[in-house]
This record gives sequence, structure tokens and C-alpha cells, in this order.
Amino acid sequence: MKPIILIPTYNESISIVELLQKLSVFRSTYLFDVLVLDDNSPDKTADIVEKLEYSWVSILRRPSKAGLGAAYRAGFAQVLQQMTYTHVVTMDADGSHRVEDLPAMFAAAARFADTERSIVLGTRWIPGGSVVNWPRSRQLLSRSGTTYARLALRIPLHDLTGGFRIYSTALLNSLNLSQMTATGYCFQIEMAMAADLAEAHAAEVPITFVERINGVSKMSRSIVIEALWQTTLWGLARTLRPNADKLHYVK
Ligand SMILES: Nc1nc2c(ncn2[C@@H]2O[C@H](COP(=O)(O)OP(=O)(O)O)[C@@H](O)[C@H]2O)c(=O)[nH]1
Ligand SMILES: [Mg+2]
Repeated sequence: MKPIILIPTYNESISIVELLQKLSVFRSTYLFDVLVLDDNSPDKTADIVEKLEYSWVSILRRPSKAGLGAAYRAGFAQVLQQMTYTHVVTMDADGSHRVEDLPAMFAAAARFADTERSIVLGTRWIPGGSVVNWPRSRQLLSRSGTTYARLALRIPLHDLTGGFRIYSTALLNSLNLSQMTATGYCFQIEMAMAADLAEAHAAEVPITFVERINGVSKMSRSIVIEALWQTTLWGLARTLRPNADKLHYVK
């Protein structure tokens, strides 16, 4: 297994340094690389990461803030072009996704052959999973978002909005990533749906999600609205023209 961890950043200069330090310890066991996807953060996140001079960390510098989905799509395109990695991990920069949960996720990914299409979801809303320091309102939003997406899209998974995942490169190569449109956090829902359409093997690993201590959340009302209407449209498309939908997402 040769994984790369993609970490999107927008004004995460304090959190990303702490996360990379934790990952560097962990790297004695798992030989992964890291690609930071920075949208020209005004707090100089990219410059600060560069100064750390970790040989295993590179940075994709993007011109301006264009949303989580756009950052990930650019990162996927770069990684797939390199043809070096068997798996792509996605992980938030703010410490909410714990390095301690990575071994169980890697173990779950390793149960499928590298050449198979697979997705491993770090899941908050299954036994063993939890959320620390989130207000009830945010928990309710996340849980109801996932439940709505699960029912509307008929995907039998339990954390469709979470961003702590491992995709096999085989799965990413089988998808029409350039056809994906979600810019905000509903990108996570779109990717789960595409994996389902590609009939990927799926595994869920319980994780503990810890609310950030440094920096601020980029979650906004427009991101929630995008997720709601997009999920409704995708649900209708899956019901009304399932084959066209599959052709749209899967090569
Ligand atoms: N490159 C990039 N990263 C983003 C953008 N929006 C959010 N992120 C990153 O995505 C991750 C999750 O965002 P966060 O604000 O923590 O969302 P929350 O955990 O749902 O409150 C963090 O690492 C952010 O820095 C964006 O527009 N561009
Ligand atoms: Mg966060």
C-alpha cells in the first residue's frame, strides 16, 4: 500500500503545523506522502508549510478560495497523473480527524486488493464513533444531512458528509471526476454517490471527530443550501434515469 494524504487548507496555519507534526511521528509505521491543497490562504498557510521542509509534504497552491470540492478535484487530478499511489486519503487540516484513527482505516482499506475499487469512510454515526465538543445544533445538522442523503440517494452508509476517507486509486481512476460539480461540502456526498454507482467495495470505520481548537470553521449557510438542493436533484436523477446517472459518473 502506497498512500497519499490530501489535506485542504484555508487559513489553517496553526492547525496544519500540529497535524503535520503528528503525522511525521506516525510516518515511521506507514510510508505515506502528503499533499496540502491551499487556496492562497491570507494567513500564509502554504508558506508556513513550505518552511517546515518535510520531504514527504508537497503543496498544491491554488489562486483563490474556490471551495472544498474544487480543491479536492484539483488534488485528485494531480495525484492520478503521478501514478505513484495506491490509495488517496482525505483529511481535514483542523485536527478534527485524528491521526489515531488512521491505523484502523488503513487496515480496512488493506482488506481490499489495491487493484479493486474501494472506499473507506471514517464514520461518526455508528457504534464506536463519536463527536467531541460540537454543539447539539451542529450534530443535528450533520446527522440529518447524512440521513437525508442516505434516503434520497439510497446509499447504505452512515456518514455521507464526513471528509475522513480512503479511496483506492483504482476507484478514482474509474470515475469521471471532471464531471463532478459540487464545490462545497456536498462534494463528499457526490463522491460517496459516485463510488456507489461504480459499485465500489465500501467499509465504515468508527472515528472520533473532535471540534477544532484553532482557526474557524468555513461552514456557511450557502454550503448547507447547496448540499440540500444538490442532494435532492441527485436523488431525482438516480430515480428517474439511473443508467444515465451511472454513465455520467463512471467511465
Ligand atoms: N482549499 C480549501 N480548503 C477548504 C475550503 N473550505 C474549507 N476548507 C478546508 O476543509 C476542511 C474542513 O473545513 P472546516 O471549516 O473545518 O469545516 P467543518 O469541520 O465542517 O466546520 C478544513 O481543512 C478547511 O481548511 C476551501 O474553500 N478551500
Ligand atoms: Mg472542521
